[in-house]
Amino acid sequence: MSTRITSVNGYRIWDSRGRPTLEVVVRLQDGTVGHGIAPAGASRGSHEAIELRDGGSRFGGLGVDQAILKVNGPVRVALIGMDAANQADVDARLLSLDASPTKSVLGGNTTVATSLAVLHASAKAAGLPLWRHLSQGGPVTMPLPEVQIFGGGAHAGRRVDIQDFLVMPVGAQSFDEAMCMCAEIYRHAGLLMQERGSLAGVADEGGWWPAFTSNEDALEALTLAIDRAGYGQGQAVISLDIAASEFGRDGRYRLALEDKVYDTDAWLDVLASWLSRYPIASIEDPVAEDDAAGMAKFTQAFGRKIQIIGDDFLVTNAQRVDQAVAAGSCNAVLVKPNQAGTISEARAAMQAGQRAGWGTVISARSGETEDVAITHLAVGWNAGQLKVGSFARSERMAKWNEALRIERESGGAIPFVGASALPTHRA
Ligand code: 2PG
Ligand code: MG
Repeated sequence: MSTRITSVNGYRIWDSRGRPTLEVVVRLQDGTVGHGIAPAGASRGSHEAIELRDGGSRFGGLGVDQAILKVNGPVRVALIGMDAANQADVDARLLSLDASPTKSVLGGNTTVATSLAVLHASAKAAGLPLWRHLSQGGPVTMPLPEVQIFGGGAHAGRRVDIQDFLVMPVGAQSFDEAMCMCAEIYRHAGLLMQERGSLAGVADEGGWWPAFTSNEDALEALTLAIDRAGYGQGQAVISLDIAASEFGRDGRYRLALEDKVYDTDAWLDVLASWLSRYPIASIEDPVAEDDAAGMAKFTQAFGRKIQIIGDDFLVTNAQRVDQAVAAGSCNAVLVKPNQAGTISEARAAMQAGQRAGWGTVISARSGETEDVAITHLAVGWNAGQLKVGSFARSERMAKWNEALRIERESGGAIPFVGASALPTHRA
């Protein structure tokens, strides 16, 4: 068997925030080598797979020596001799080493980097681009991108409370055109900040630094940037990642920038007023991860009008997605492979969303690298949507550019999904 795994090694490399992260290198019998890298979040759901970090003072406690020991120890022993072409078996073997709900034995960084390395190796051994290896001949589309224009929350020193102010170029006819539209909006937003005398670099994911007097001020600026770019007639719409777990707890939502505290109902009224005044088509984590009632209430009120995405709320967990479908708590799922811990579990969470007719958004983390696997997941799994941060910094641009390459090399055979990726555009 040429795809038999013959070696597994862990190494320390560095992510886009200059922090250590884990790279796993898997070698196969036929000499093929696959690399997998763990990304890292900053605003994390409390139920997602944990990262195994060294603690102590070195690298702020974020060293990955312990994770490397796991890779070079139990993981290596368990995986050598397995068939890399059988991802489900490999991931099940990883799970058998760590049955804890949050991968607290091996660490989600250990399992996701290993799972990705095996995936890359098996695609390479098959001589296929990763997206094609994943699609197995099934239908594929170029995803609708969500591009961050202003960063905020935990990605920008909490300068504003809302985390991501993004745009979705729903009027584009191709992924290429979608990128052109986002480039113009990003450029106009930068010019606008310059005009206001508040241009001060970029946040963690490349979005402009959020120098605003209120959270709503950022929404105004984004709407104006879309207008100035010439897409104000609905060709480009706004998507927000509220990441409300970062400022909401026990039914209390505190906007530090405005020094205001809301209960869940009052907070939902704030969101409703934004929906009535700005071209918002999608909201992620509108309420805190423990506020299931708030989530269901918001979805009941607005789920037919906008996409409502669960991120911290669902943590890329198929069971949680099934529960949320039953409870009507949102209508879309964010899929981050490292929240789940393995590629197979991430896919199961996405498929749970697809079965329900939900929107499915493959997402990067705020700490990223040059790895472009998630672009291939979005195309190959026919997810419909892709969120990788802003339109700056190479760990982001590498992923957008990879999508452009996939579209170009398909010679027009992979259609751009456009607005139909949104659950609100389904029958
Ligand atoms: C999110 C992500 C990406 P983080 O909340 O959706 O924006 O952030 O990786 O920090 O969790
Ligand atoms: Mg989020």
